[in-house]
Amino acid sequence: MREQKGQHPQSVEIDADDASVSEHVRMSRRLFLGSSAALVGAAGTGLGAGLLSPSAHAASHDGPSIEVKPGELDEYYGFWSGGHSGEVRILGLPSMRELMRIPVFNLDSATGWGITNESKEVLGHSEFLAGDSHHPHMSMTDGKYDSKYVFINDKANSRVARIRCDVMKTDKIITIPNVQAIHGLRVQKVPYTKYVFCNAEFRIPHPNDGTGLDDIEAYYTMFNAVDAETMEMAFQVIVDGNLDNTDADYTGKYAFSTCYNSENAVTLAGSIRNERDHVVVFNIERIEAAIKAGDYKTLPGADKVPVLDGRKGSKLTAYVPVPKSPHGMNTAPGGRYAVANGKLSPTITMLDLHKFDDLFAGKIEPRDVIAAEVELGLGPLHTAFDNRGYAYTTLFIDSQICKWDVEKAVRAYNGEEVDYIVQKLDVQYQPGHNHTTMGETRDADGKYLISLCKFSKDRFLPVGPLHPENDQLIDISGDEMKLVHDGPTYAEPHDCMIVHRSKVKTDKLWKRDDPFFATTVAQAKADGVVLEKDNKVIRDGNKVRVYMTSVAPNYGMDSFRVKQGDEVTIVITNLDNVEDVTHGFAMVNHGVQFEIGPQATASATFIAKEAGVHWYYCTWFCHALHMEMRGRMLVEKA
Ligand code: K7E
Ligand code: CUA
Repeated sequence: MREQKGQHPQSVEIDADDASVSEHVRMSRRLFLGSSAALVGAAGTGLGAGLLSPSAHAASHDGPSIEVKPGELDEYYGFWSGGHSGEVRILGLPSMRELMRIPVFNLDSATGWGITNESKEVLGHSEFLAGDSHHPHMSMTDGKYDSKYVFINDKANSRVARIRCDVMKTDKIITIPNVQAIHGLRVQKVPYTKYVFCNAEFRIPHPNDGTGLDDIEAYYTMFNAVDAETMEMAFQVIVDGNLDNTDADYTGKYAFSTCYNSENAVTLAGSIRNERDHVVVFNIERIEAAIKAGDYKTLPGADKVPVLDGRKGSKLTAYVPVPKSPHGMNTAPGGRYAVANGKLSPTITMLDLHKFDDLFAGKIEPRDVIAAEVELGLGPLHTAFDNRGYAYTTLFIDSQICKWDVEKAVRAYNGEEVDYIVQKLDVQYQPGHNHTTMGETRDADGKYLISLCKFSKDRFLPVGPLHPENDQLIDISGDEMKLVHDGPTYAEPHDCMIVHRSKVKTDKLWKRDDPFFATTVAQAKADGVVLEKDNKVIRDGNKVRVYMTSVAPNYGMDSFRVKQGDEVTIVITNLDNVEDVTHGFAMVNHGVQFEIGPQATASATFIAKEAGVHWYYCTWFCHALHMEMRGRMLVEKA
């Protein structure tokens, strides 16, 4: 067995006096390695270990300064998924400071996400659905970030959300019909993001009406395209196997997804039997032509969504066999190659995207598009790229990032004696996704790499059985990768993307005609209320709408009356047009709390159950008299 980098406790600085603690740490590491190694069986690779440069072994802190001094601004925006916390976070890089959280598939007390009527309209469900967000990706024009939207999947409830980058709020959410577990998500890069591509992972019976569990023949899953502007379904393509991750090319013609369980099994043992699974290539032009020609069907409950058959033998897809259970799918910024990361195989498969036209023309066989099979180490999950021809792959089991030379890997595959592995860097520990600055676009700049490590173990002060994850910042601008920062994060950044600050333009104030609160504005208009000046209570049967302005440190009304049992809607318009003066509204003992940004209107509805006086108050610190910004609701006995 080759030497396992990363698991051995070379860098552990546990209190030397406490032998039991350090022994415990060593034990748990060995146990962890044992179980993950068992998962891949005897899969082994002899490559790489001898090529390590000595300085790559330990975390090095002599790289360029990453210090962002107080008052200085970061160079990059990082968009982090929040995994099963359901949110998206914005970090500044290289400081790794958390700048903002964007609630998406979660409830958020601070902003009222999931509480306000405006957010409920976006969420579209009356009940709260706990989300699991994995893959945030920004819209592009000509293969470069255009700062319009960030899209993110919810694996737990088969949804896709869109975040508007001008205000950094979620503005649309769609539930993908007739599938389960939207996982891999990426955008069409060229000529612009017309489609958001998203994989449904789990195969389900069709129809899924409760009539059968065991008719495996009736199971399938689908590749999905959402129209990025309307956020409605564009099309769905039936495939063989379970879909995992996806990416698109730099011509706009193709998207491709890793696919495990080519066995079409429903159990773990069944789904890892085959030595090879596949990458499914989707021919977007042919799919669009088939839709135009009416060559599709529809499924119950979604009669406007074209469903095309892309199973083996279809002209719309190609199945490229690759080693066992591939996971990450990453297109290199040069546009020629994409890699499928092995996961259960140490092999990474490089696809030559320039051969896809010939593949679909029937001139070559699927395996002919393989440019190289690259052996880097154990558990390759995801790969990122710089602008100098290097790739960086996370090795989950080895707890390393492997830097390798893309062209040399191709030459080695063609029989030349070249070493393509440049460096292996230990990370702490067990990395999943990684991402380079601008690395999924034509603007890849090769400055920083993030390694999203699933385990942090001994890297931070202990905080109980639940540990933070460790998002590590690595300087890749020089010849060697250098670890420059450990960043603890809460569950669970699966993925991130890093955008240069010059690309992002956000608003400082809301616009009064913003569509985010258009429904509330329309209701006010119907009530004859001018939101920018009126403070009024409108009764409509047992529905009461309370319209208030707010200007620091006052609400437009310091009291109002309703009757017990009324359905009360509070509508607040923040008239302050000063950057950073956000008000809040909390109705004590009613579970109602939300943010009203400068020049925004926000509202929430609740039932006035208890008779009596109930105070409301401002929650966002807005003024020296913020504490005094409050009022009373009298609920009169029914
Ligand atoms: Cu590798 Cu959901 Cu992209 Cu997790 S996925 S790591
Ligand atoms: Cu308004 Cu605090």
